[in-house]
Amino acid sequence: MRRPLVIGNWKMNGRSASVARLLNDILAGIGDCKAEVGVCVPFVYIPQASEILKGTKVMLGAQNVADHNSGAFTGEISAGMLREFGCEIVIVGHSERRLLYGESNELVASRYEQAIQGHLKPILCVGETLEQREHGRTLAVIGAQIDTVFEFAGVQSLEHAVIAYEPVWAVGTGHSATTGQAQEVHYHIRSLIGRWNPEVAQAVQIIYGGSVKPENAAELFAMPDIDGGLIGGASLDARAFLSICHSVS
Ligand code: 3PY
Repeated sequence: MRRPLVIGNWKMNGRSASVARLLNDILAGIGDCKAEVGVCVPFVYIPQASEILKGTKVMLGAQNVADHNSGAFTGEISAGMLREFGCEIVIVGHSERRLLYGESNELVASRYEQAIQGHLKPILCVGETLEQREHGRTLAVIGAQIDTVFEFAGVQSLEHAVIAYEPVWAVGTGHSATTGQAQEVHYHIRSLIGRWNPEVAQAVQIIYGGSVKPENAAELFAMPDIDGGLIGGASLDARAFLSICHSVS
């Protein structure tokens, strides 16, 4: 039985005062939410968020992690550093990293591997562009993204990871995939993993990201292969984020 999971991806938003307000509002409203809940905040606010979330059931995460564990890698933050400040989860391979910063499947896979080795749970984002979808390449693109991770870290690593399906055309655009489109891809991702290891395929949480809102969350989360969501814009509003967290049945 897979536990539902809802993660907020704050992207590059917030200031110290709004970070405190948002986290405290989330804690005040989380109550007996059935989902596991986490927030991935900008690096500089991790120490502050760690203090506020300490001892609560809301997990703290980052939005990226270095592909090495230390050394001359200017601007990078290692898994060990994130652990030291209370992070449990980390997003890797978000489409904004892949598209805007040129992160390849190989770089994403080595970031994922570092997260696993550093005892952080990677949330591996995969997804296709509109052009790839229109050319019928959705499953091939996602297959290559996942296979590269398996080459680096092995399929068994998924026991300590989460996959987020984020169609690029739905990220930050306000246009979510339909429940049918999302469920179809989630089902294929699970089947693809099942070819390597059926037990891992059944156990791994596969969450959906891409313009999830309070209006569409319950319907998406009711699909058999959708185990929750990676929430962009709506995670910056406590009321909307809590409504999404409580949409889990
Ligand atoms: C979005 O919903 O826009 C996201 O990028 C979630 O990560």
